[in-house]
Parts: sequence; structure tokens; C-alpha cells
Amino acid sequence: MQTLSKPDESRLWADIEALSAITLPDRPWTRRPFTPLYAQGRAWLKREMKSLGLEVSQDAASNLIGRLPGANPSLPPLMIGSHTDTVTGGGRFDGIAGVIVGLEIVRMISESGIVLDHPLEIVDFTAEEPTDFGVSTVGSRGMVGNLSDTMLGSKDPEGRILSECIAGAGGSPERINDSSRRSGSVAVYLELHIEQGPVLIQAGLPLAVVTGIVGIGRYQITVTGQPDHAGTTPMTMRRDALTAAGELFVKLESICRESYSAPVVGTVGVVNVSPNAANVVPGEVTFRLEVRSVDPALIDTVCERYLSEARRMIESRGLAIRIEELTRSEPVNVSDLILDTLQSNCERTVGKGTEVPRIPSGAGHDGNQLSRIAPIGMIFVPSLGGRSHCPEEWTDIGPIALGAEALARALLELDKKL
Ligand code: HGY
Ligand code: MN
Ligand code: MN
Repeated sequence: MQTLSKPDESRLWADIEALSAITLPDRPWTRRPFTPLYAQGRAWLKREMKSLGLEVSQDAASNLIGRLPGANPSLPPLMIGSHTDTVTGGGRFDGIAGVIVGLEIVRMISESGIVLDHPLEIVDFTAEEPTDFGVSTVGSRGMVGNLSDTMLGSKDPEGRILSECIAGAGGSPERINDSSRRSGSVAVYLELHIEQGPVLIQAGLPLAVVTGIVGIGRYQITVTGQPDHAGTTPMTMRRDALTAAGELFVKLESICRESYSAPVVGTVGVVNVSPNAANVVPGEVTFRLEVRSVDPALIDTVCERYLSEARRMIESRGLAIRIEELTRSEPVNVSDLILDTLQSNCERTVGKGTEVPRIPSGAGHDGNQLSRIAPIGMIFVPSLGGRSHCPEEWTDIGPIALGAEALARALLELDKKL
């Protein structure tokens, strides 16, 4: 079998820099989905894919796909992917490292003269991060048939409709359900991603194998009180929606701080106050919360308990509450075959004496959705300070190159095994 060529660190770095430089200039690194910047980033990626000889297309959910034909076209594709959209102010490596590594693996395979049996698809999944529509992993949901009509019809604060944005990004939302991929139509989905946590950086290790990915329950809650003059309304006569919602923020934190059979985290990350004026008692507050765990039953238990307590607290104040479930993604466990294949190829790449730990992902990924139709696997590379989703997000190019080599080796092995 031909020898696999090594990844080229300077090429990898140049790609990461080129793509991450496409950002809001005053808010690095930001490339929100369904924006001109996002389209600019994808145009760059399309050019790169074409320059590598990949067949470039977009599916009904607008996922951007570069395909390398295999020796046996009847086999389902091997898939490597991630995302090029970012949260606001925090996406220098989150997602793009995985897509860029996919491009580099195509180069490594071509330079080595290797022809895979399976086709290989490199995918930039649309809108992996939570969108202003309240839906995350939009493209991968669409690819596996898990993007509901409700989600497609959801509106953002500007009144845009998600299905129209998908169409504007190159998809065909009316075909999403008919063209979704079925179980077995993808041989395996692999992703390299930054860890976004402290394990690797604290241990001084370059690679980890991901054992599983948390599930996430996301809700939107609207608390309705009554707007009043902030100066003339006595404290005893107020129906202040913000102080009431504030109690709910602290309640989520205290419930999630209790100890459970598996880790649980809860966050309120989006809050909108109306009318949001210094001299008006807030009449209405809408906020979005999420609860995460590797144990789906725990997500259910914690969410049910929190939502019933929230309802009781708001009604005891004489205010109104409306609770809407936004999305639910299920936790995923990686199969032993994929774990062992990634483990052995990571160890072979980093060399004897360097440990390759196995850790769960507290972050959600497109793998949550792809696991509905295919076996998945992930490799982590270190995050400086364990931080992510912030301008300080940083990963050295060395571990990214090692991850590219390990993932490429695992891919070649799975090409023969699957
Ligand atoms: O939110 C997450 O866990 C991921 O960064 N999208
Ligand atoms: Mn992210
Ligand atoms: Mn990500």
C-alpha cells in the first residue's frame, strides 16, 4: 500500500488564517450563518475544493460538499466535516479547523497516489452554531431528516424565515425531507474539532479520542408582566418581568449545580427585554436556556423540574409565562470499532510515550445528527486555557497537523474495514 504523505503545517495554517480572516472586522472572529460574510467564506471554500479536484455541490439543506470519487462508486461515502459558521466573537478555530483538515486530508491522499475504495465527502455543515432562529446544527439536521417544518418556519428577530435563508444559502428547503440521507447511506462520519475545554491543554497532550457527545435541550421562555413608569410606580404595584425572569436565571443555575449521576450544565445565553428602557418597568422578557448532559434521562428530569418550578414562581408573582421547546439533540456514544481505530491511529501518530486520552464532548456537534444515520467518530486538539467561543480561542498548528495525520490514517483503515 502506498505510504501516506505527511500533512503540510504551513498549508494548514494558511488555510485557517485565510478563512478566519473573513470576519466582522470589529468583532473577531465572527462569521454568522446566512450573512454576506458567511457566503464569502463559503465562496473561498468552494474555490479551494474545486482546486483540489473535488466535485462541489450543495444539498437541499445547503450543506457544502466536496466529493472525491472512490474506486467503488457503489459504496456509501466516508465523510469528514465540520462547520464554517461561528458564534459571535468566537470562531477562530471552532469548526473551521475540522473543515480545513478535511481539505488537507484530500491533498495527502492525492499526493500519495492513494485511491480509496469508498467515495470521500468533505462537508461544511450549514449553521452548526445556535442561530437567531433558535435552531442549531441546521444543515446536519437537514441532511438526516431531522429539521421539522416548525423549525423551517421559525423566524429570527428581523422576521426572516429559516427555510428562506436556507434557500438563499444555496439549498432547496422544499426538497429537504425527500432528499434526506437514510441510515447506511454514509459509511462513517469523522470530525476533528478543538476540545473547547481544559483536559488536553492541562495535560500537555496533543490529541484525544472523543467517547461521546452531550445531548442538549433548548427552550425559549417569555415572562409577561406590565410596563410602567419607573419613577411613579410604587414597588408594591409593579409587575416587573425582568426581576421575575432574574429569579428564573438563578433557579436554573442552582438546579444544575446540584449533583447528579452524570455532569449537568445549564445556561441562559440570550435575553431580550421589552421595552428595554432605563425609565420603564420591563413589561416582557424573552430568554433562551439550554440544559446539557451525556445522560438523556437527566436532561429530561432537570428540564421538567426546572420548567415546572419556573411556571410556579412566575404565576406566584401574578405574571404570565410561555414556554416553548426550541430543539433537542440526543447524546451520542461512539462505537468501539471507531474508538479503537481512532485510538490506535492517534497513538501511532503521536508516538510511543505520549498518551491519547478518551474524553466526552461537553460541546454539541454535527455528529449528534449524523449519528442517526452512520457511525461517528471525533478527535480533539487542545484549546489554549481550555477556552472557546471567545476571541482568545487558540489552538497551535502542531496538534492540528497531528490530528490531520491521525484522522487520515484512521480513514484509510476504515476504508478497508467498512
Ligand atoms: O454549542 C456547542 O456546544 C457547539 O459549540 N456548537
Ligand atoms: Mn461552537
Ligand atoms: Mn463547533
